[in-house]
Formats: sequence, C-alpha cells, structure tokens
Amino acid sequence: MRTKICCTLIMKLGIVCYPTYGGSGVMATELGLAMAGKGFEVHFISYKRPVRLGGFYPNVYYHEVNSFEYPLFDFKPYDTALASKIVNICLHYQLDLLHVHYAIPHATIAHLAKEILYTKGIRLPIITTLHGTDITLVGNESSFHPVVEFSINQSDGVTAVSESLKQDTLKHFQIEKPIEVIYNFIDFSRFKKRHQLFKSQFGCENQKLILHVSNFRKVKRISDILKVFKGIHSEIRSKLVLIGDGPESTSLVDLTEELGLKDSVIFMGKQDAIEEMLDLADLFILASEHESFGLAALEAMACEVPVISTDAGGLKEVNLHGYSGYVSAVGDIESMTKNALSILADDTILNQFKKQALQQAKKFDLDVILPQYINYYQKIIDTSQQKNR
Ligand code: GMT
Repeated sequence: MRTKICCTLIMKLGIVCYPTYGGSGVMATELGLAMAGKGFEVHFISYKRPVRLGGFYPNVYYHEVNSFEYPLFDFKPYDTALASKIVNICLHYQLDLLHVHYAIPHATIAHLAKEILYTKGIRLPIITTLHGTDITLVGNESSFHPVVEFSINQSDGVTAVSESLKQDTLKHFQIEKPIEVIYNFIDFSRFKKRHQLFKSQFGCENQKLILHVSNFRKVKRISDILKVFKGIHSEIRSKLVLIGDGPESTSLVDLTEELGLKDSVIFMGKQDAIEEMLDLADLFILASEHESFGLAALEAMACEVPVISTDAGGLKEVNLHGYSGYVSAVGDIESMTKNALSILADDTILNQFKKQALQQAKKFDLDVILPQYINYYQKIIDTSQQKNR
C-alpha cells in the first residue's frame, strides 16, 4: 500500500552516516539521494564521501569532517569535530532537521550539537535511525550502554529498520519514546534483473552460481556458508562467489582450501556494481548470527535471486520462509544445505522461487518506504515546533 505524502514544506535535511561499505551508510545515502530527488536540500556529513555518493546530484551537498592532528592525541577527537561540523553546517544552511544513522556515536554527537545550537537560539530536531549492531552487538556492551540509552532517549524521533530491531532495543534499553519501524528499501531502477551478463563470461556455464555479499565480519558466519556450499557442490555443479572484504578474509581463504573448494570459490573483494553480479546469481546465502534487516538479501531478491538465510533478527521479516527462500536456525548447516538443494535441484522450482523473491522484494520498494520517512520527518518537525511554542 502506498502512503500519501503529507509534506508541504521543502526541508533542509542534514544526514550523518558512516561512509563505508556497511548497510547503514548505504541506506542513509540512498535515502538522502531519494529525498534530494524529491526537491529536498540534503547535506551529508561524514569523515569520507559515502561509497554510494559518486558523481554530482542536484540538491546534494557533502561536508567532510576533518579531525585535527595533535601530538597529544593518540586518537583523533572525531566526535568533537563532528559536533562542531554539525553546528557550523546548521548555522550556515539553517537545517530543518538532522537525521543520524547508527546510534554510536552519531545520536550522542547530534544531541551535543543540538544543545550547542540551543544556546544560540536555534532548535534542531534530531531523528536517530537504529540499524542493528548499534543495538545488538556494540550498543549493548557495558562500555557503551548508558550513553547509547541516554542518546536514544534524547532524540526527537527514533526509527528502527525492522520490528525485530525495535523489540531488541526495548529489551536491552529503557526507552522512553515510541520507536517507529521504517523498513529499509530497494530502488528498483538500480536493482532489477537485467539479463545483460552471461555465465559464460565468468567461465561457469551450466553451473549454478551462489552469491554472498558482506563486510566479512565474524557476525556474518561466512564459514557456515562455505560448509553449506560444500554440501551443495557435492550434489550440483556450482560456484560460490564471495563479494566483500573484512577481518575474516584470510581465515576464510584458509578454510576454503581445507574444505577442498579452492577451485569453486571465487573471492572477488569489494565491488561497487553488486547488481551486475546479482544478474548472474541463482541463490544468495546469508548465514548471520545477528542481522537487523539484511539489506544484501533484499538487493538479491529484487534481482530475482532467492535467499537461504538464518532466522536471525529481522531476516525473517525480509526473507519469507518457503516463498522468497528459506530461513533456518543460526548455525544449522544441514538445514541450510537441504533448503538450498531443494531450490537448486529443479529449474521449475528455482524459477518459481525467483519470481516469488521479486514479489517479496516489492514490499520494500523505495516508492513505498520513502513517503513513510517524509511523513515521519514532518511529524517530528511539527511536534518539535509545538513544544517550542
Ligand atoms: O553489519 C553490517 O553489515 C553493517 C551494518 C551497519 O550498520 O552498517 O548493517 C546493519 O544495518 C543494515 C542497514 O540497515 C542492515 O541491513 C543490516 O542487517 C545491519 N547489520 C546487522 O544487524 C548485523
């Protein structure tokens, strides 16, 4: 169902995000670009140009946070530099709203900037979007917990990218305000089946191609994917393509050799044009231990690639068991292998799952989700203005 946009004013929006390959930065960038496409003035604030912010876009500004080097500092005081940047950008461009992605440290720094601006007679409403590990893995750590809890409660609006993440947040923290669930979205103008690449170009004709994309951290349990692939490979001619890089890369190469899969697993490193590789894929695997949403799985589904995943976090809200793919318990290699084989072994079944994956992805169409954000922005601005009267 499409939500009607009730926004009347053109907002000047600040977006604070991580610029790297993580899903929160990707979502923040895509959201900002989509807002700019609707005529909003969008100011990205980060320490590096976000990966998906290549090229020139009308209405889009990028402000880099530069931390000052000084011999006293073992660690550059990025947080202080970020707060100062937010204050300066807000004063110069008169932002209507600041939307920060990933609570640590962005929600905290946003609150500090807001307090500084308040002393100058300016009221800047803050929205924090919780993305996952800022709650489940990192935010939950005692070294961060009190600050994360305080900062979330100080935000004027809080959104979570899945119902599961909302529930995790309420379980781990004492939250005093409503959390709005606004799912991650997919831009079908970019992520769609293209029929442009052919397996023969990759030397894998007549083979099934299985894909995984991530930042190769422990939480992704890529070793489970290799074990599942071993089971698939023993029954079906197939190749596994791993896209991304990260702390687990070296040990995964070693495991590939140990499992005797060296010639069938391709490590492609970081790639920008994921949608082109998805054009070739028959199956996507995500074996994560925690996954608040699983944007990579949604991108696969939009390109008509069924998903074998765990049931961690919000994955089961994205990947519908028995429809867009299958979900299994974390670490259940036998179940994931069985499910993968049941999809791959028969082309009629595979084609059915491909169609269903696309249907499920359509629930997260940008055109469905964007109005939810715009209406939420408007609501937070209105509430904040009422409070200030
Ligand atoms: O874990 C990552 O892959 C990066 C992380 C991030 O915050 O950058 O991703 C989280 O946010 C994504 C966008 O909302 C979600 O799709 C991912 O599921 C989530 N990752 C985890 O919860 C582990």
